[in-house]
Amino acid sequence: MSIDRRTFVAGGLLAALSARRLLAEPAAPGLVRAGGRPAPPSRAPLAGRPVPTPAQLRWQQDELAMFIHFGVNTFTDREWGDGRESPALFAPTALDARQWARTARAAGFRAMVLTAKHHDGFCLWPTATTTHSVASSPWRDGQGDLVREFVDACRAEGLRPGLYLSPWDQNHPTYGDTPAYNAVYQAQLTELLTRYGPIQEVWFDGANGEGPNGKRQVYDWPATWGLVRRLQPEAVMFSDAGPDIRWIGNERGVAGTTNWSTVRPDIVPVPGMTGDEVMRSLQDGDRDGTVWRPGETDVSIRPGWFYHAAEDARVRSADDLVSLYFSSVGRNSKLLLNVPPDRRGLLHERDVASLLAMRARLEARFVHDLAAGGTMRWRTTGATTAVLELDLPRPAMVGIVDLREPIALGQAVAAHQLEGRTADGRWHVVSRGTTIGYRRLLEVPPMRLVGLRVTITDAVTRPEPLHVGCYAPA
Ligand code: FUL
Repeated sequence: MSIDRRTFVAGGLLAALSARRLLAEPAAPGLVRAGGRPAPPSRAPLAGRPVPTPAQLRWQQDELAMFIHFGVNTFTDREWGDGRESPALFAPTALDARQWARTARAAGFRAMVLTAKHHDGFCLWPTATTTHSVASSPWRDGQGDLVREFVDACRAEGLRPGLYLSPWDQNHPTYGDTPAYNAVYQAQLTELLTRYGPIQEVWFDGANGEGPNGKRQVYDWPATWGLVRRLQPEAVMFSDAGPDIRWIGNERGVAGTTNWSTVRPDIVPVPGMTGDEVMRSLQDGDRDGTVWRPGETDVSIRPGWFYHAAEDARVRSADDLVSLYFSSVGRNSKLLLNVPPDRRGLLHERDVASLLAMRARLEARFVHDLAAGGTMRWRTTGATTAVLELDLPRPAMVGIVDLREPIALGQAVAAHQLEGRTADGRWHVVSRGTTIGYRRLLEVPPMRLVGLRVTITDAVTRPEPLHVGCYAPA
């Protein structure tokens, strides 16, 4: 009589127990059907460890957000304006925010973030705080509101909208007169966060150059963060220093292979700090972190953040975008991919083609989970160690393994080893790594396997059952 591991385990010692009950019993082997969502929580959040808020969790699960850099720089061919640009320059000929949103959605993005104001101070909405805005431009005869069109387009396509308001403003006459400009900045934020409905992400950088009067501004971050929290309690705030989402520490699209979603807030207390320890904490997070602050990986599909016709031939290829996905989403981060509209106000055909091809490649890679229908056994082996064994439903060539912790309960795993079992019964170590978090995508040497084993050799607290998926080599 043939008997597979699933029948054996379920039919033997543990027959009386349901899978759910097994999961609640940390000392006993857990039996979970593979290929589904992460196992249901077996107990209260990991004792004393930070956990995500519902808004942080949703932000992470979105995986892909599109960054939109658009403004006077699009028309001057610059990356950083100096605030002396005439609003008359802002004249997109065919602007269609729905085209941005449709493309984003078709390419698998779930959110978009727009530069409502960049360092040049030009506001993409008609603000009461300055005349340096779309209201003084020829676009829509000065009646336009690009933040409105952007937010409406996001909603129409089911994407969550986010806004970037640069604190550095080289146009506003008050910049450098600290209390006066801080009041202007807060008034701008208030307009953005009260006129346009729910905003998912408010994006801040730490750029802090000179103003038109040659003076430096001292930003009031606690007041800024407090205002956002009050006006949009469901929004997450991004900056080097969070408070909800941290910068990943580079603009190359690469998260740390070790990437904790927890940080020690004393290491990066405000945006714009430099130093080795700051960069390390941004990149890797902190194992002993006391605050949940996952990393966001922002990178551009082109060399620049703004559109430059001269870069049309330098748009990242679909393969390049897929590899960014692996080095960000696949390392417990989120990818904020910048796709800058051109002077028409449209995403360029080349960018659109790369994005759609990326989507097709990702779908092809992840369409068939070879672990689906297999059998998993989860066994805690010590206070901070555990083993997960998976029998594939049938032998298969495996090239990608997808590990996930149930992060609603926190992040626990600090070191793990992955082995594959071949038909002759032998185990082969195929990868060794550190953190897992929301999602860890591992490209392993292609091998025909009948099973997989994940050994958790170190964790900051008792690890929870992982989700494991596996896929054919690329
Ligand atoms: C930085 C800015 O200086 C760049 O121009 C760009 O907007 C990038 C996303 O953030 O702080």
